[in-house]
Amino acid sequence: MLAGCTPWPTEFADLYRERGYWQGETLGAFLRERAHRFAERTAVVGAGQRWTYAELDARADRTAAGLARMGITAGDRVVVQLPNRPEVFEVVFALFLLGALPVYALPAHRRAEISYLCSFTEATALVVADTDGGFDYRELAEQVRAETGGPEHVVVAGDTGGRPGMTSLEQVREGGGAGPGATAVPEPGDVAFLQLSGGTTGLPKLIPRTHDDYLYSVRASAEICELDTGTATVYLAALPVVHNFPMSSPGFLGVFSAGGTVVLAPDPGPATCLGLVETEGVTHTAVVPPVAMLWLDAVEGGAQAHRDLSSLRVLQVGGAKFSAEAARRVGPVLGCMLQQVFGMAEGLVNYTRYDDPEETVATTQGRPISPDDEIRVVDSDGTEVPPGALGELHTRGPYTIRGYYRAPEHNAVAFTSDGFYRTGDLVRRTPSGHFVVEGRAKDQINRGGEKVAPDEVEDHLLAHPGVHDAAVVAMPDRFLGERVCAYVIPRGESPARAELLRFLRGRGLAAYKIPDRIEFVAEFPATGVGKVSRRELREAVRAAHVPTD
Ligand code: J2J
Repeated sequence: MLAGCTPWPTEFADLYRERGYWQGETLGAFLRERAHRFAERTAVVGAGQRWTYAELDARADRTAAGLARMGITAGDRVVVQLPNRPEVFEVVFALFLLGALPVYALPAHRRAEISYLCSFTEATALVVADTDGGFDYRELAEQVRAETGGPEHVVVAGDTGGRPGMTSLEQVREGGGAGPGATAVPEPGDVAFLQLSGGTTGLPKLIPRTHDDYLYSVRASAEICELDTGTATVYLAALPVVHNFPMSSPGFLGVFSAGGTVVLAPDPGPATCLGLVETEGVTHTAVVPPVAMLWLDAVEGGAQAHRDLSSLRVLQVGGAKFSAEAARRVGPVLGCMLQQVFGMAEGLVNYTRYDDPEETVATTQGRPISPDDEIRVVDSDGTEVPPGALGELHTRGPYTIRGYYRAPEHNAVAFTSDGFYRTGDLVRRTPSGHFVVEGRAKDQINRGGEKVAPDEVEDHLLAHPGVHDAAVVAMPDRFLGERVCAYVIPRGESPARAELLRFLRGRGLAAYKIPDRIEFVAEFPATGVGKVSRRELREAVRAAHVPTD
């Protein structure tokens, strides 16, 4: 396994193979097999393009050969920051074929995040779009290079604009010849990619997922979601596809496993997405709660009321808690089934099942994929609570990691000594085994599904000369669930809010992490005796202030 990763103990790995979870397939071989089986079916629609499985496979092959010619090889890390365009699949499958590891960055990430990902993973290449949504990713790549001195290669999906040291994806593909370019075939037990965690402390942690474990979660998810090869699935990727939810729950990989079509939405707005549902005959899609709410409002007497949504069978909602009231509106307003999904890039994914009672679907966040997902709901001492009581969810299983990448100190806290991942989620379990997510024991802000580590934002604020101290907390919000609120003790005269926001943007922080609100205070509340942890401080600040809008 890749250095810096924690393998499953042998007895678990053996068990997971014996039970048929780990089938010894790689993600590259997975696509190749589908490309043969479903050759003429449409695999991807987006950005004005339509590719069959055979076309996607041929492109991935040529791109893999081109990347190999550039010197990218098995085990190399490649930061991939691409919006929802078909090229994203070409690039990640090419990397899988080579055994190189995509490191998934979100399109919203900026210099701070991309520089960190490139340096921390010692990436040999960065793949970006030219421009998207008015933002120039080539400029970002240049800034990252100036800051980090790397990565060696920058590949641009689109036009390089003549920038030195950048290669267009087309040049890569054309330079690749007929392929195959792979020099070493990756092992199914190898790490296939690094996914980003929401993060609780400082900088985001990286999640190493193997071909074997990830493909199990994909196959099992496709089965739970009844994506079979006989009926045509048309899946709308409304969220950025590099996120774990639209990638694997069952996501584009689940859809590819069943020979379905993935339609890429450039944005999650109701006009774009409901328009695509109508024109492309979308059957399944996945969104976060605020997006679901926008769609519901737009259809219920809103601007999208005229849409024919009759093709839509399932709306998956996950990433943050979906309220029971909103959940109950889905069937009547959109005319489709709701499926709640409570998942995490670290592994464990829970689904409500299609045959669950309506009340279960409206009020729970689902139950685990696998009979071998081991679950403990524990109190703050780590002792299991009685059935039905509130506690923190710990889990271990055939597709849940045993450790983050190159993070031994954090791993000692995030995992129990017997390998359970401490999710930081506070849950109750119903007698049927479904979870109700009630809150969080971890230090994280869930801004409508986008995860923010308060630490990270505080560190950036503290770098401002006018900031003496800062505490970043979640602020309840009707639409997003939570927003980011920063309490700041100024050093001397308060800096202007606008100046602080400009400062944070200037540090290259993704927009969703920039505080929605900044409150200046003279001091933080006392938190009792002894050394105060940042966490206790944040709790005290939140309890004392609780902004209400
Ligand atoms: C409450 N909290 C939820 C839900 C995730 C499928 C779906 C989502 C993710 C994801 C994912 C929640 N109700 N329905 O990877 O494959 C919060 C929890 C969890 C954290 C994980 C997937 N669904 N959450 O959201 O890695 O706090 O994965 O631990 O981004 O989101 O975040 P992330």
